[in-house]
This record gives sequence, structure tokens and C-alpha cells, in this order.
Amino acid sequence: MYSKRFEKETFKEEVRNNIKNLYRKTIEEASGQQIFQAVSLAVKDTIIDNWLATQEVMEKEDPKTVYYMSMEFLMGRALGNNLINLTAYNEVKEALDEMGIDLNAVEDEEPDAALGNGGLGRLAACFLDSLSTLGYPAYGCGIRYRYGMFKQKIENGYQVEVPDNWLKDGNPFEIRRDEYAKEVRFGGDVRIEYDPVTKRNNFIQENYSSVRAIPYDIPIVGYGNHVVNTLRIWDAEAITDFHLDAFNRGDYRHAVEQENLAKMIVDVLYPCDDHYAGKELRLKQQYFFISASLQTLLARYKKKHDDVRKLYEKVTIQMNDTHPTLAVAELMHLLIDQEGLEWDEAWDVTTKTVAYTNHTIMAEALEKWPIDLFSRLLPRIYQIIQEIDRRFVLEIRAKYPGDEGKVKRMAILRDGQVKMAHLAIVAGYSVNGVARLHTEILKHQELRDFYEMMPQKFNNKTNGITQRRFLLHGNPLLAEWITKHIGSGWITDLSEMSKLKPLAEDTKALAEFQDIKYRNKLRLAEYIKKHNGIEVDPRSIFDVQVKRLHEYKRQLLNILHVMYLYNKIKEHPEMYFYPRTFIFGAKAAAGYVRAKETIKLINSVADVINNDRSINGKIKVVFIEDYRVSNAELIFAAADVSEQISTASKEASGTGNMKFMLNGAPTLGTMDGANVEIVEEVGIENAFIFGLSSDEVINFENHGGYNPTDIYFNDWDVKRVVDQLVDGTYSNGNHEMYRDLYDSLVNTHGREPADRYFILKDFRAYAEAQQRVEQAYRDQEGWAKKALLNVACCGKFTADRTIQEYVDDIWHLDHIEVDA
Ligand code: Z2T
Repeated sequence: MYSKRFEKETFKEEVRNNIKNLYRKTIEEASGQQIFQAVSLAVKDTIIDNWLATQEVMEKEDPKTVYYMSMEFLMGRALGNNLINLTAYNEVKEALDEMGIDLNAVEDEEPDAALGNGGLGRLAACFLDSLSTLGYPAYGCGIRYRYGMFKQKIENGYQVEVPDNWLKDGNPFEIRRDEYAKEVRFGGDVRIEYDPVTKRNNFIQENYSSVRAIPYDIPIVGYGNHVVNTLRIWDAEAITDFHLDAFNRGDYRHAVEQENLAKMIVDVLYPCDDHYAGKELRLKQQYFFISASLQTLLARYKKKHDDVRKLYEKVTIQMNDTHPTLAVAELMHLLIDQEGLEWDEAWDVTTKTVAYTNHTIMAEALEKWPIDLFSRLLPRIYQIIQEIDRRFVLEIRAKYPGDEGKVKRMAILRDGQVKMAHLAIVAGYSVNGVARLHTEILKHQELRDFYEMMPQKFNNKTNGITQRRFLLHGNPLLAEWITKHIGSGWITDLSEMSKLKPLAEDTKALAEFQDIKYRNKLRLAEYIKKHNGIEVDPRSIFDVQVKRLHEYKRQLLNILHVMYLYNKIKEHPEMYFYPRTFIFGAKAAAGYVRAKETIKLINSVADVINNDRSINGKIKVVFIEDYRVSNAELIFAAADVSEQISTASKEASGTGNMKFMLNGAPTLGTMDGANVEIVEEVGIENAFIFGLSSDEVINFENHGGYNPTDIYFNDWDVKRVVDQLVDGTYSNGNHEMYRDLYDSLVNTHGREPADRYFILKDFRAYAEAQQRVEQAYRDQEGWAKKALLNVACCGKFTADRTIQEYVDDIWHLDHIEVDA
């Protein structure tokens, strides 16, 4: 429709035909899900034309391509986004209207593709959108989990995890590519065999188990440019034929084991955000998709080139955190054992091809695999890592003679573990953090030994988000208003938002802007009414914290402050107080007890406060069930205040913070992650900043922490809310329900200090910043101005800018153009 001209009647006919052929039904008889499938297939038809055209250009021009390796791609829904990027949203909406079909309702039939936990996975999705939109050749490589991120139900205030069977009705946008299947081998042993002809040792893996990796391709549509890149995610199937003949003829048990291995491997996404669980199955998942992806990448390269020593001229591999770091050793393995390169040649290629992005400094996220587990599962890969480590340790000793501390701190193999971050840094030609502050902390704290030894590798790439999904699609009212005032250039050049600045002095424009926020708040209020049964006042301040639940993100600080406000209102009913709706949305990792307790606490506080008629609805607390990409789009559009209150130094970047800014919600936050850069862009007077600095936090940490009991015993408001965790106020008299949260604030636990995340330390500063928010909000026009300036100054935070920096500084990709 878009490469061809959109033809409304043809499109309608296609939808009708799809329904007839797929379901033997008329439109009137078809279910919502069936209409979604039929519409999506009609849209896919057009996408495929562009996809083929892109493929043809790539074939002809042989451009340098990035392979973005990630265990997670948090894509959300595809239909609406594809229509937006095909610039056909409004036309299709109209066509469907004429058939009596509401496009919004059709979109709501699509399950989110939730193949990710949170920030890291969503970042990968935003990056793919920008790569296509900017016209850069790219593959996303990942896993086609049968079950994505769990669905969250709230039962009696507690989180209950429900399996996410997202493929139940089929995914209309994917294409299975049987012809590109690859075998992936696990376990067994390595036989070393001398070859007198080549005078080399050959390394032969034997007695292994294997699975067949089958790719599914998903189109990544660029905005208005006919470019369609590919997200390739791998499914696993048992190999039932040849393997049994080769080594284990008639070994039924082995055949069953392989069948199970295949089923298990892609079964489910590990729901741990920022946390390393050390599970063997996770390592299998990592090797599975890395091996399959690298085999394909190499095969594709060899179709056009006969010298693999120059791989890096056409290919770059970006590793999204350490999860894909096996790519280093697998590439070495393929180059040496399959392509016949010498070690030094293979190392030269590998270290010019792979690059690494770090996403956290949290120690509990570091991947450190036990050597026994690792070497059993991946015997050849382990040998290669041993050799990489041996040579690296020699280098350390050459550079720092006599300094065994360096070896101890930097070796890849140490204390019976394989340290994946060290491997990624040693092999990577680039190491980047995801916000300026984060990169500085990496260079001068967490990774300082590596930075000292190889400073040229280190660089920063501040994260970004796609305005196509999070404004153009998620907030159509604001998108249209912006376009009315400054044109549509912002859709592909977010720096154009600065043209909105003069409107901050235009009373009429400010009133329109505010009215749009109000209508978006009404839309969210309806959603809340429908899903929570809670009435919220769209005139109240919508104060929102949505992100994964984590102690360092300090949802506990937020809810303790709500408890504190409630105490104040109860004590001083006459107190002037601007009505607030505190909105939370968060999934907790299934095994993270304190995080789950915090969810229960938020819901209990909500129950008590929302049902207390005496406070006249001045405070409402809402916990939105199953926070995910699709409802996030509604939430950002409706937010007045963006809560970004992590303990300074702990949040590598944050990306939700940018989505709020894009939708005109000022930040209430600490000087952490990308908040620092947000404040720099918008001006401190248009944000609400509080709390310890990262230097102060790190300083406390390096000197044994701080003592929260001083605060607890001296600040009576603080003591009161902390005590309310164990006095039954929010637990129907049960004193034990929140004991663990109470303890985490005031007692040490073994090596864990009391109030590790400085919640009590920052409490007063936070409460005071919240006061400033209220003061500012009372001045409606002043607030509108701040909110509008947030939109006007958000240009830096587009993923388009981030991707262009990756291209300029790291990837050096060729640009492609695809004609209609
Ligand atoms: C994740 O979402 C993030 C970091 C991780 O470290 C793992 C996961 Cl699943 C291993 C987040 C960061 O917490 C967040 O600050 C950042 O904005 C995001 O990655 C994208 O870089």
C-alpha cells in the first residue's frame, strides 16, 4: 500500500478475503482475534514487498551490517507500530472504519511480544526501530521464547505469575525459515588429533547432544523509508535423524534427552532483571542462540567473500550486556576449527568484530559461571577461553610486573569461575556504558583496572527511545498538536522539538497543551476504572512510578512517603493539600521476596487510603496490574510527574525517564543515570531534583555505609512510617507481614548493611522535593510551561541519536536506500 499507493478498496477486499480463507467467515461472524489476524496479514503483505526490496539492495551493495545480539527484545505490539512506520495508520483506520471495525479494538487483540524484562530488552527494540528508520543494515538476533515475561495478576494484593502464552493464536508477522536451520552442540568431550598434512591439532567434539535451531524472522519497518530489517529469533527442535546414527545408534535414552533439551531450551525467558541466577539452562540458552546466529552470519558472509580474515569489514557484532559474550569464544571456534585460521589470525578478526555494552554496576548482576558447569556444557568453548585467559594474564604481567593484584582482579578465569564481563572487555574493540554518569563510574570505579590498561576501548552511548512508538503512536493527541505547530519533522528528527520553546510563552498554546494532558488522563482513568475498579480524579496530580520492582529503584521510598502524607492529612485535615493519584506499575522477579513484599505493601496502602472516606479522596493509590509495553503507552501520555528516584549511582541510565519527558511529565528524581543529562537539557528549574549524589553514595559505600538508626530515632515522621510497617496499620493487625522490609531499613543482615539503598537518608529531601512539586502544580500555567519545556528539550533522548553515535564511533555501517 505504501510502496504501491495505498488503495483503500483493495485493502478492504484483502481483509475480507483473509477472513474468508483463514476462517471461512464473513467480517460480521469473525471474532476480534480473527479480525486482528486478517488485518495483520494484509499489512504484512505490504511489508514483505519492502522487505524483499531491502534484501535486494543488501544483496547488491553488500553494506557493512550490525548484528545486535540480545537475550531480550521487548517488542510490544507490532500492528499499530508497523502501520505508523508505513505511514498508513490513518488510512487503514479509515478503511477499517468503513467496514465497521475499530482499529484501536483490533490493536487490543494483539498480545505483547514480551521477550524481555524491562529496560535492556526495550532498548534493543527501540534500537531496531531506529536502525531501520535511519537506513542502516541490521539484524537483531535472539531467542523465540515460547513463554515471554510472565503476566502479572494481583490477588489479594500479592503478585501472582501467570505463564505468557503469547503464541497461542499464532504470530501473523513472523516467518519461519526452515532452510536456514543450524545444529548446535552441547557437552561431550574434545578429542585432539594431530593432522600431519596441515601440521595442526584438530579439536573434535564427540559424544555431544545437539538441537536444531530454526530461525523465525520478524520484519522491522523503518519510518517512511521502505527499509525493512530483520529480527531473527531462534526456536529449538530435536534432531532425530543423523545424530543417532553417528554415535549412539539405537540409544533411545539419548534421543529422549535431546528431545527434552530442545523443548526446554527456548521454553521461557528468565524473569530476572539486573540479577544473575547462575542457572545451567540459561547458559544453554545463551550458547544456543549465539552459535546459531554466528553460524548464519559467517555463512552469509562467505557467500560473497572468500577471506574470513576480513570479516570485520562487513560485519560488526554488538553484545547487549554480557549475556551474549559466548560470541567471543564461538567466533574463535568457528574461525579456527571450521575455517582453519591460526589463533592469532582468529583473534585479530574477533577483536575487530565484537563490541560490548555494559548496562549495570550492580554486583549481583555480574555473570560468573562455575568452571565445572561451564566446561562440562561447552568443552571446546572452555578450552578457547582458557587460552584467551592464559594470553591475557601474560599481557597483564608484562604490563604490570610484580602486580599480582591486577591479575587477581582482571583474570577471566579466577576463583573457579568464568567472568563473562572480563572476557567481553578483553575481546571487545569497544566497551560502552549507557549514560554519561554510568560510563564515568565504570571507568573510575567498577572497571578502573581495565580502563587503565585499555582506555581507548571505553566510550559512552547515552540511551534513547523511539518517539514513533512512545509519542506518535502512544499519544496521538499530543503528536498531532505538535505537528500542527512545528510540522512533522520531529518524527525522524527529534531535535526539532526545540521549535516548541516559544510556545512556552503562549498562553493559548499552553491551555491547549494542558487540555491534551487532561484528555490523556481521562483515557488512563478509564483504563484504571476498568482494570482496578478504582475511580481516580483526572484533575488530581498523576504521579507515576512505572518500572521493574527493585530495591535500588526505591519504590519503597515512594510508598513510605505516601504513608507519611496520609499521616499528615489525618492529623491536619484542614491542611491545604493538592489531590494526588500515586500510580505504580511493576513486576517483581518471581523469587525476589522483598520486591514482592513491596508490591503487597503498595496494594495494602492503596486499600487503606482509597477506602478512607475521611480524607475526601485527596490521595488515591493505584497499582496497575501487568505493566507492559502496551499499557505503558497510555501511562506515559497521562503522567504529570515522572518518579525517577533510584539511589544515585545505581540506575545505569533509565529509559522510562525519557518517555515521560517526551510526553511532558517533569522528572522528580535523583542525580542518577540519564536523569543527569535530562536535567542538563531541560534546566534544573524544570525538574525536581533531590537526594544524595552518586559520589556521596559511593563514598559511604567505600567507608562501611551509614547508620540509619540516627535518622530513625531523631526524625519522628520517619520513625512513624517505618514503625507502621510492623504495627499492623497496613496488615490488619499482622505485625509480621512487612517485618522483612522493616528489617531491611534498620537492621544489618550479615554482610548487608542496614538501609543499603539510603531510603531513610534521602527521605526528608524527597518529601521536600514533593512539596516543591505541589507548589509548582498549583500554578497551572507555570506547570504547563515546565511540562511543555520538557517536550521541547527532549531531542537528545531519541534512539535515533544514540544509534547514529553507535554508527559513527563503533559500527561504521554503510547507509542503504530502498526505493518504492
Ligand atoms: C536491564 O533491564 C538493565 C540492566 C541490566 O543489567 C539488566 C537488565 Cl534486564 C544486566 C537496565 C538498566 O537497569 C537501566 O538503567 C538501563 O536504562 C537499561 O538496562 C538499558 O540500558
